[in-house]
Amino acid sequence: MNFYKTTAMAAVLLLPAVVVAQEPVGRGATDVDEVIVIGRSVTTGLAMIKVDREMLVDTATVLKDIPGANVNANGPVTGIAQYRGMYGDRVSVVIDDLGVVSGGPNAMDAPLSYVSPMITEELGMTRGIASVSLAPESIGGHVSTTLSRGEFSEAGSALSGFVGSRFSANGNVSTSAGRLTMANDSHKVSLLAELDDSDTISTPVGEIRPSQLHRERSDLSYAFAGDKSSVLLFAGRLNTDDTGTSALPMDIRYIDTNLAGAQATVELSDNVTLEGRAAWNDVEHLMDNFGLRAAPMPAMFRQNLATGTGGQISVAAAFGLLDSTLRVGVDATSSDHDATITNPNNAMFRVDNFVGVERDVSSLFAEWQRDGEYGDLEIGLRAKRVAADAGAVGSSGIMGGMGDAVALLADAFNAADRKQSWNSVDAVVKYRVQTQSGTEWRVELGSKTRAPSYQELYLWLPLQATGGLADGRSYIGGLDLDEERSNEITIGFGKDAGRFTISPQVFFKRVDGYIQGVPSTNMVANMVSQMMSGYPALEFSNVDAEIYGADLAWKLELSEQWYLDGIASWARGKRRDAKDDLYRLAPPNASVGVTWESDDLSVTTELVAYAKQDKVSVYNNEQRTPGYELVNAALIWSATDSLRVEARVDNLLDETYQDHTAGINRAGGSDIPVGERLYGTERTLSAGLIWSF
Ligand SMILES: [Cu+2]
Repeated sequence: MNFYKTTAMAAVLLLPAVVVAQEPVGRGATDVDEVIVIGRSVTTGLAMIKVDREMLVDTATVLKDIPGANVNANGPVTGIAQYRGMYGDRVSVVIDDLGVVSGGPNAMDAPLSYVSPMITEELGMTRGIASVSLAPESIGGHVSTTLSRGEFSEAGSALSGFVGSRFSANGNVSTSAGRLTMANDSHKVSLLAELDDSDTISTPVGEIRPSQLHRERSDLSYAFAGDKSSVLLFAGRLNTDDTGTSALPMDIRYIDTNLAGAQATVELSDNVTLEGRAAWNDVEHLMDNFGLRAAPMPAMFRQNLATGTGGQISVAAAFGLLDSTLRVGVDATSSDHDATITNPNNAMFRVDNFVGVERDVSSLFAEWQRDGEYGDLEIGLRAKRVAADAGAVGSSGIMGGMGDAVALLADAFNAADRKQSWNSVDAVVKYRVQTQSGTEWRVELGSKTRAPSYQELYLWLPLQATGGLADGRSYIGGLDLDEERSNEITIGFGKDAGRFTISPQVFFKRVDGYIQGVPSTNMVANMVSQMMSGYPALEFSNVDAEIYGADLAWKLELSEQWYLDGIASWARGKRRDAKDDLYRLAPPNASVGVTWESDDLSVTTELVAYAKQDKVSVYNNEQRTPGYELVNAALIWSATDSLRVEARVDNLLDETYQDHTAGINRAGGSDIPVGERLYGTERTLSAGLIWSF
């Protein structure tokens, strides 16, 4: 078995190299370096996936098909984006260019949970360093998504849309969605809705309990497109109910979010365009440790009611200069968070998890871009101020010495200076040049910062509310945290040699002040943590780290109908100030697909291989994970112009495997023991029908 594993892994990793060696250089070179496969494309600058073409429940899953990207899944719809060794708040995620405020202190409503897959047109991941204009905070990368709100109708007023449903036999997973668009050439009204539902998911070693999900998402929008201006207004809702998150200490009972936003662009003159954006959302979220999973003793019942509210306003202008473009803009985001833990069996029990927490970011940027004869150059600067504050905390109903210790921690927190701010400047320089032979070279330099998250600052009592780290350890915040700064270089090329296309990149990031947990020296916190979880507390602190690696996408066209394609990703993260590896990095992985494609039918089989992850962090007892290989197959048939039939088999060989980034089971009463890494799904058949009009 080991021999086959090694051989398969080697084949997956080396195949592109073999192909390169055989390809004559320079033949049929064009100035396009794009790797395009069904619904996907990868260039040196951007990886793009048409999400509505993929059969999935959690949009974050498509990140696994993007070189360098992966997902930390704490449950069926809680995928946290990971890119080149960074994840969580470090990776910026926008929906229609606007950020969203997560309500859950453990990222149960991570930003990508707001883009249900059947109503999401595209997900784009900036390869390499994100331009400063894309987002105010983007130290680890940038993911951009758009909802599919239909097209304007050039041929007069028209009604268009789709209805579709997909079903998966493992866990009776169903996703159903529809869109209705009324449009003419300048006005458009679109109504979108998706319903996702499932029972318990099975793996080759048994059921993951709880793993059911129920999510409803809707969006109503109006858009205007004129000669010199455009407008988009939208309002939407997300309602998630009773959804398991086995890798976390509690499950989702509900997440109710209202969202609204507006965008406008005006062309003031031939050379000046103005853009304005505003967004707001409001989340109410309840989670507990007894409703969906095996309940503890009545005295240990816990539920956490969390709210998050916030918004974003930005204004930017683009000036067309002689042979370049200058963009300048200002941006302000604001978010408020509260969370209170209670026990329904004990009216006395209450712990203020977060009280009156505010985190505001204001920034301004300038970005200059020139497309020249000797290459394209981009230089961007963003000056940023992050301000955070939190209210006084307390607790009640905790007995004995434990109650005294918790009161001590609360008193210390309340007496401390909780109002903090950080000022910094981010800088990005990108250069790309096209050589005679059609190779596009790209060099990017970046220096970017991230101020601490509110959890990293204001977790005053050792708890596992850590933005979804899911390491089973209790953390306390650090009120004197510095921001972290990543100095990064990315070098890569894109080569299009006729039938063969490839776009590899290497990167190196030196991160000063990298924020992660270290063993706490607070004896009271350690005592409380020891009594609650069996381990002493970890305290968010600034350490020094480095992350480096490489990733690539490639495609080889064998004939009109046949092609091979694949991606490979590798990221290595370690501390510089101590001998330890960074937590929860996806292991080296690669995939190879074989596709047969005609006008109305495409059939793909892919081999996905993950190496073992033995570069694990000691500070929080991260477990190693063995490697594995999976075979998947998919079919898309356009039966008529308006009817699409889809079928898919995941894990065709019914392999027993554990995804390193999936987390450790925390839920009692599951077929997977508490403390054991969650297993991947067993062989799963899915089918779907989509009718568009
Ligand atoms: Cu939650």
